[in-house]
Amino acid sequence: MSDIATKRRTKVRLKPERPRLHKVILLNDDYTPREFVVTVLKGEFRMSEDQAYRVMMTAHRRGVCVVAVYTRDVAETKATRGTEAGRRKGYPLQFTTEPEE
Ligand code: TYC
Repeated sequence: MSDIATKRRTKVRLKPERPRLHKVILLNDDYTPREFVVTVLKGEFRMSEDQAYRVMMTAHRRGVCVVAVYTRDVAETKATRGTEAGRRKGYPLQFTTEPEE
């Protein structure tokens, strides 16, 4: 093997793998008020009123909506916090996570 080929291969192997990203998914339900969903999206996911409203309406119409993608720990923490915010008010609001392909 030539020097050039060796060097090139070494460089490729040293590249760190990117951490797999995880989606946070908002699930629709029949009870949580729309405005409350928007408030949680704004507070936990730093969305504008307009972005939060669109995401909420997509979940409302289609059943689910991908909110954002993060590393696994951040995605799980945000999903838990969003779900807890609903539970504190007695709403069945739910966020889940799923690894990206
Ligand atoms: N479907 C709810 C209602 O009509 C509103 C809602 C939207 C709830 C999105 C959850 O993820 C959700 N009050």
